[in-house]
Amino acid sequence: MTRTTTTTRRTLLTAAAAAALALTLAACGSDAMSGMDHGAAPSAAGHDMPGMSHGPDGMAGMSHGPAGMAGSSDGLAAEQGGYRLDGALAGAEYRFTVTGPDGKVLTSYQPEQTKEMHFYAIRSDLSGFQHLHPVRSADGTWTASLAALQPGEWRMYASFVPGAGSGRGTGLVLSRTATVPGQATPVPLPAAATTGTVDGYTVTVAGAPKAGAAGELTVTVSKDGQPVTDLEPYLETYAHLTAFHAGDQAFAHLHPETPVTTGGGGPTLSFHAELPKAGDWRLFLQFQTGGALHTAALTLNVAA
Ligand SMILES: [Cu+2]
Repeated sequence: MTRTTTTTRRTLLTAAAAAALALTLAACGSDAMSGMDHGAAPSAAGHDMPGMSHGPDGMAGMSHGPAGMAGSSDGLAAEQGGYRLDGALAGAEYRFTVTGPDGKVLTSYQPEQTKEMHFYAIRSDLSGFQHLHPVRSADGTWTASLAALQPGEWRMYASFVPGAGSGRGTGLVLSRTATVPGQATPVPLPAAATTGTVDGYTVTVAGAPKAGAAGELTVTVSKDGQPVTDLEPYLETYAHLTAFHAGDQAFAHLHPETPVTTGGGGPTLSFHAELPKAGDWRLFLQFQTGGALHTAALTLNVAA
């Protein structure tokens, strides 16, 4: 990554914007900001967006988040097992690399759920969720073309299985923070609830997972009070469930236990839940019907 005078100046400006933002957030406290969309982005937004546009900004705005605790599997570390994530936001485009234990940019990946790379973005208040599949160039640089990002402090997660190096075959989630300049408008976390709605669908979650313990979560999808039974496979499952921890943005991917069979899925799906921390988690359930992807969100409280 070549640093020019321009990018250096931009980086300084970004740092200044981040400082201003921190003050803004502190001043706003928990005042309710009503009417703000929270969580689920429009279903089509940011997912499998074809093509990519290269902004003129280069690799400005690079931000190195806290490295997290050694050995953690909460997705908060930028480096784990010898693999390191580096990235920078340019407009709504996040460009990143993974460096392997040999010090070289990783170019070999094992597909998981049909994709070499699963990428997530979420703002520090757990709003603005995006899940997409970046494009990799021959030199190993990934480009994630995100939908528009609201100003604020974001965290970008790369979830992948290395195809080379000492960690070959072992799934990793690495992340870094990135600042989107501008005045951030905090979105309060919705209260814990057993249901969430999207596009006319209602998802209901049952189960009471305890922090750090394996458990099961059951999700039921309904529409107009009727069970939904025409779920289509999406990434080889009937639903994709990710969760982010309020406060520190720890990440969890809940693996489906319900196999994909012929015919439609639903209305009930089971997930293996292992949420490492107590407190509120924002859950994002993605499922597909009629060729359209839907993203429902709800807040789940996990007991200690
Ligand atoms: Cu994915």
